[in-house]
Amino acid sequence: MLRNSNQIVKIDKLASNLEDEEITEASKNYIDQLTLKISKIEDINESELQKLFAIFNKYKFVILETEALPNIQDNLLALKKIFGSIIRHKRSDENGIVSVENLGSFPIDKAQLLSATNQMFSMHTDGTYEIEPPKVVAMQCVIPSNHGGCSQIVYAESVYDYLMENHPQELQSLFSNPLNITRGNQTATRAIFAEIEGRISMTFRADPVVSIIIPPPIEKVFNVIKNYINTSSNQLIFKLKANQILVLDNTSVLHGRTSFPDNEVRKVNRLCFDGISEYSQNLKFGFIPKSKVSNS
Ligand SMILES: O=C(O)CCC(=O)C(=O)O
Ligand SMILES: [Fe+2]
Repeated sequence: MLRNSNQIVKIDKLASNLEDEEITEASKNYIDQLTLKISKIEDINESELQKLFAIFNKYKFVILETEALPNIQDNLLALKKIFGSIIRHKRSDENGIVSVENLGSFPIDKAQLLSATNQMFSMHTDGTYEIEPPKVVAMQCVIPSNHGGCSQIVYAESVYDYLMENHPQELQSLFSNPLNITRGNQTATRAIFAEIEGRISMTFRADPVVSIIIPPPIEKVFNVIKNYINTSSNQLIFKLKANQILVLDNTSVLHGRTSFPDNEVRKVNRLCFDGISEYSQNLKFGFIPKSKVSNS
């Protein structure tokens, strides 16, 4: 797990400004451990499934390396059996898939739709404005960009540990001060951290696409979190290859992506699941903190 070693975190070296070689090197060995070759998701066997669950539960995300199929979406859609019902999005197609690509001069308001631009997408969990955010987010790389367009991951547990060490009082307040997050006509009210049966989950998003009402007691720590997660030294950064699917526990990790040149083609298919499947008992969402927040 990447941890922050500098106490003073300045947003002067955002990941989006780093060279590809620099950003991928630090994360490479780690990422190799959670990459699993499964040629066709539909034909996954019992031993591959067990490996998938072991990686997902330990590392909170997994990269599935699949074979190219005539219809690339088939591998993504086959994850439904494992990760549960598909959660639709305003922009999803008839199968529930959202195409994440730079729509360039397409007449949309770019500030309203980061995933349809080449801009960096700051660290977030998906569906923060939904009453029930997805448990699992899968992102299938169709075409990687040559430069940039890297995936970024930060563990919710790293954020928790960082706050525990540096802002313990404020950490406590993050469980009890709900924020209001709105996007268009969708709105949700929930605290950044929640604990259910000893497992902690996190939801977070802070970018111009959503409007957020932050209760005054957590205003300062909200910015501490924003700063921490968007600092490249606290992130795992890697570039997905075509036919790789990044599957993540949306309650345990935040994700983002670096910007890429406007003239480059990059395409990712995104699909979200509710985590309720015949394999539910094999999937462990959220994290169990090594040290508990004191009640004092
Ligand atoms: O483009 C990517 O790799 C990530 C996009 C993303 O996080 C999203 O669309 O929610
Ligand atoms: Fe996302």
